[in-house]
Amino acid sequence: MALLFISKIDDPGEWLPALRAARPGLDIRVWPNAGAVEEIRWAAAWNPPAGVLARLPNLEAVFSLGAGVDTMIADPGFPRHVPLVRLVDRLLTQGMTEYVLLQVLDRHRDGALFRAAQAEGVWRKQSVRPASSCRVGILGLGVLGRAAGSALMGLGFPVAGWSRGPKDVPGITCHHGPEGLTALLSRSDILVCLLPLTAETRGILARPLFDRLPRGAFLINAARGGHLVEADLLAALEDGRLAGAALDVFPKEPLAAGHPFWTHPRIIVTPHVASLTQPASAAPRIAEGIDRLERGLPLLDVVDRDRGY
Ligand code: NDP
Ligand code: OXD
Repeated sequence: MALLFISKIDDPGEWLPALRAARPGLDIRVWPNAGAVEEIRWAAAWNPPAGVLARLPNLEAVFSLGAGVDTMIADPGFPRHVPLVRLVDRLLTQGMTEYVLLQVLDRHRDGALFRAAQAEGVWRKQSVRPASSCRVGILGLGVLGRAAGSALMGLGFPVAGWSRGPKDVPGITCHHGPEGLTALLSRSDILVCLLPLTAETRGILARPLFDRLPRGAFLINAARGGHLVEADLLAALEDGRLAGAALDVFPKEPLAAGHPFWTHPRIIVTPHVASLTQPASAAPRIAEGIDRLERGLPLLDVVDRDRGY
């Protein structure tokens, strides 16, 4: 009975001690050194190469090392009968809340303007608007969207959110479904994307959506690069429909050298660091999942493969 750790970017040197602390005695193998594959019962994985999971005949569950599972969903070789558990973790949620607050506050408090003034050595004093004048819209009212929205609301920003099904989140105006999107967009001075990447949401951040925002709105995409149509963003920035954007995720990562986003004066680029999984905090969630399987209890946070998240 062993766990296979599969990731090209996560450090087993950090993860293995964290997993062993959370479940002492756990037999952990690190891909590609799986040993006897029939002994692997669980996998802890981030973007495993296509087909790797299909070669594990006794796999009982796959635990994602991150919240987004779009790559694993897209693997046609992912064994359909094996549950995929996404990561829901306190520190991952807190990290995303920090990132969203950082970008919303930077936009609201004119960070770019003051940095430019400093670069010119100019004392550019100007009035400060209250948070209540800056309406934030959040696409995705899941674990991350709700937490970020509640924190913004606590600072006095009027927050609305959009989800697939109806929601009731205290203090947040909730919209849902295709018919609820226009209402959300029309009142969003800052739009934050925290949607999973699915067939329905791919390419959603595009001209038809930008056209429904107030002129001069600001976009924050911390979800997936596949949500954004890059050419439409550049065009919307060019003609002033959007004032700026903060982007943490890109269709191709790392963002290619020479990509126009790197040097665009109104785009903030961060290298997919909005929230990073902390092994010490996340490993106990995986150990808890294994424990539930061992005790015959239902797994929590299982991905609905048909829905795509
Ligand atoms: P959840 O699954 O908890 O929430 C997803 C939300 O999106 C839900 O509210 C869901 O609606 C809504 N949604 C899904 N499809 C649609 C649709 N077609 N129309 C309207 N709403 C829709 O996800 P998390 O909050 O945990 O994570 C969101 C994403 O953030 C991840 O998938 C990942 O891609 C990204 N992420 C990025 C990180 C980074 O560092 N940049 C770090 C971590 C995550 P409903 O509630 O009705 O189901
Ligand atoms: C995640 C991510 O989905 O880091 O957890 O992008």
